[in-house]
Amino acid sequence: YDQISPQFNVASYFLEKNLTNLADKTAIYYKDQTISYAELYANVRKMASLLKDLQIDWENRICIYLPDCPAFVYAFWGAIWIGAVPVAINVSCKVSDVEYMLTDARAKLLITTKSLYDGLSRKDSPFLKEVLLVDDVIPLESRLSHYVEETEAANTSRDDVAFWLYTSGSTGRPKGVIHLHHDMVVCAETYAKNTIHLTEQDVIYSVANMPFAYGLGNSLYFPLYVGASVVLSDAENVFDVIDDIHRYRPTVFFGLPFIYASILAVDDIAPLHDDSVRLFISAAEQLPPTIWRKWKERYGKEICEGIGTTELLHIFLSNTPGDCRPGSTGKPVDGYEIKLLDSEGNELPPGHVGDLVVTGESLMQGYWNRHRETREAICGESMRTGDRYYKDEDGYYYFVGRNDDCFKVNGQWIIPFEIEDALLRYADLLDAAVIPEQDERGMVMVAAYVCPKANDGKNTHLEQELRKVLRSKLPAYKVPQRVYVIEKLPRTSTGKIDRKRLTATRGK
Ligand code: 3SK
Repeated sequence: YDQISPQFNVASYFLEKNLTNLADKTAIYYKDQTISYAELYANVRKMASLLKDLQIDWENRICIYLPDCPAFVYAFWGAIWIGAVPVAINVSCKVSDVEYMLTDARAKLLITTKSLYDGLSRKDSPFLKEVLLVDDVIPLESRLSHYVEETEAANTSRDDVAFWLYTSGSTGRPKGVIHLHHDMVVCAETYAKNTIHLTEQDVIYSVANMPFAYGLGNSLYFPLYVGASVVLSDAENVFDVIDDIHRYRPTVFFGLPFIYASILAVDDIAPLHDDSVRLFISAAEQLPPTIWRKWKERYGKEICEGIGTTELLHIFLSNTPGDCRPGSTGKPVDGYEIKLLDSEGNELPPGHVGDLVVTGESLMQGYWNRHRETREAICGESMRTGDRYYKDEDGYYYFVGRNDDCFKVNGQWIIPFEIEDALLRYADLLDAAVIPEQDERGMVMVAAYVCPKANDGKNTHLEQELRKVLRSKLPAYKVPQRVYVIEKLPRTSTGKIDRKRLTATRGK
């Protein structure tokens, strides 16, 4: 942090970092297009002029509600270039949440596509002055060609607000997470460069899209930091992802646990011929060790798991490529301090489960307009993540559960992740989730929601079979008393299991 100069604009920093050496190199692959570092630089500065022309000024917020595409990148950096604040909105968010975010952020400008705009029912935020529609029919590039490049980036400071992302917790409305100009530099240096060693030779592919903090690093600022190329994809399912890997031949693949499980599950009909990827990464949710082992067996490569949060912007706990431990989230990324605390705030020794508390320079400034939640999350320079972990004698961390996911049955703690992994391991399912359920007497039971690989009519006795297998593998109190067979688990816009919506999926 001290090495970042006080007068600092993060857009000009990232865009100019490798410009002289790599002007003609491809920065972005998108469909059939390639965009060089020099073209990217020019388009961002034209976008800055366009935004000024729309009366956007320092500190105005601009909602970018777009799928991953070059226009997203121009708008994001163009806004920061002029001192404005881009607010990225995930296209897979519920429409009611998108409408909430537009109003909550008091955005002056919305940049989106015609079809996404048409999908909004309330378009009348009192602060919204302009809507800029961009898509394949109205390409942003043709508008930009009428603008000259802004020369000077706004003279912001390293502690100015740079951008917001929205995070949806387990309850309530999404919260706007405020990040400063220096935060992206911290993550790019500590994780992208020093932990997973991205280089100029890499072609990066991310399943998570850019409005998700994980995807923002993977696709937007990590590639620029090291001079790599990125593939921006509109993949909608696992088959598209496999096609993309065959077509673009990425060297680094940022995935999610569910994508790894899905690629393994469709192997017989759409096999992945992987000889380009040197590094597979997983985050956003715990990777079941069973999936890790099946992947290693099938492809001979490790998956390097880490964990981050939107509030800390990217990954702060990670395995090291070439030395990954299945089932562990690894060790603290150099530059972050991690503690496990008991309920009184005392630090716990190895082997004891506690609350994961993280300190690092990429920590958010706070949640927008949420004074109480900000205070609850941030204590001094640290953040309580809400995750429960223990560490072993070698310093490796192991996830036990989210504070709000673990529950007790007959006084004994149930850790859903442990039962979910056992289901995947012994029953060869595509996906599984465990939550508490009350029986007729109000007693808490373990309920499992399971997704078979194929719904081919062979699942009639699945419930009995699963319970029988698990009885021989787990203590009786951990064996699910109820098993629901469903087609797919509900997931949030960032790919995490949406446990609140599980009960509503029964019978589907
Ligand atoms: O959820 C995660 O593990 C994550 C990883 C990187 C960046 C952001 C997040 C939320």
